[in-house]
Amino acid sequence: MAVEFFQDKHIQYIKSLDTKQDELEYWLSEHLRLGGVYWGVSALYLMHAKDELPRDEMIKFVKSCQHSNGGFGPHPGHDPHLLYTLYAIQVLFIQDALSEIDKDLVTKYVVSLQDQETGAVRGDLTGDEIDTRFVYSALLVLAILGTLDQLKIDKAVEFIDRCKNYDGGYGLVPGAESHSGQIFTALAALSIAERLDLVDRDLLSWWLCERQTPSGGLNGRPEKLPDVCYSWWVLSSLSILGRLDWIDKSKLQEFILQAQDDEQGGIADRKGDMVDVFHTFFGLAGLSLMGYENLEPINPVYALPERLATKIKKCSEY
Ligand code: 3PZ
Ligand code: ZN
Repeated sequence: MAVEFFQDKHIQYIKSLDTKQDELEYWLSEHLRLGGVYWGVSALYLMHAKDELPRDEMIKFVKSCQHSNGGFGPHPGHDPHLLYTLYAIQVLFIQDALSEIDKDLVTKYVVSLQDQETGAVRGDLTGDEIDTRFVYSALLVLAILGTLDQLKIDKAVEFIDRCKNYDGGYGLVPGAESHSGQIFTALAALSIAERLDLVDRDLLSWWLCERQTPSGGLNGRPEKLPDVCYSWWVLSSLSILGRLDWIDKSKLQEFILQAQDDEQGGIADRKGDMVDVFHTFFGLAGLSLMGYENLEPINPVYALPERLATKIKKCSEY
């Protein structure tokens, strides 16, 4: 049974999140706000509707999240962190507004998070949380800013390679079990570093395509429930490996479409659950990777629209 795609409702849903600012149940708590802006504007971009959210206000908000050390927090007054710094840079890049910030200051902040010995990257200056996600975030921020040459890329690659498991996948840290989310960040990081030669392609592609469940949806690990956001973590990984055709696309499309809210718009983690902006974006991103209808193509490495991704300078071009 074919399910309809409610594009106009999704656009209205994302716009409605922005106008609820004065309401008590405001869509995302402050510690998620900058992430929400990135997921929201990216979702609109994929539907050719980026300008449905006010550009100037968005840029002003993003800039108000920046600290004097160059890092960004999720909301004014919250501590800076690498993940929010990535969201900020992605939003400013999407809005073609990177000239409004001091790129060298942001670069210095990101570079200061890398351990010179192990190549690992911390999430912030105060904690000692390290993982593959932060290596990807650091590489991506600097790739967008055009300052990749400031990072110890060989060391970062060494760290990612130490997170590789016997099943071909990658975990959060060396020795941790393979998980689709971490596999995506590891593969995307290796792709930015132009070191995909280190990947066990066949073994990993098998592990990834086995994430498809009888419902058509993809899960993050064996024995787990399928979830729309894994349409992104798993599909982008297969796409980076050139093996997108190893899964059943029409069944996955149906799984994502069934998770739509056909009244208020938006996409949930699975059919019947509450929608949110995170699953709306990753559902659309998955559909885009599969070439669904007239969505903007998305780049599997940068998680940005393909037409913007082509502007990013490659490692070998420095
Ligand atoms: C969700 N975060 O830690 S979170 C996130 N999850 O900030 C945002 N699939 O309770 C929204 N689960 C919804 N809007 C969920 C971002 C998580 C991922 C949770 C989730 C998604 C299943 C349980 C971690 C990139 C960035 C962050 C993550 C992953 C990838 C939550 C729980 C956690 C978080 C936020 C809300 C609703 C939205
Ligand atoms: Zn999810």
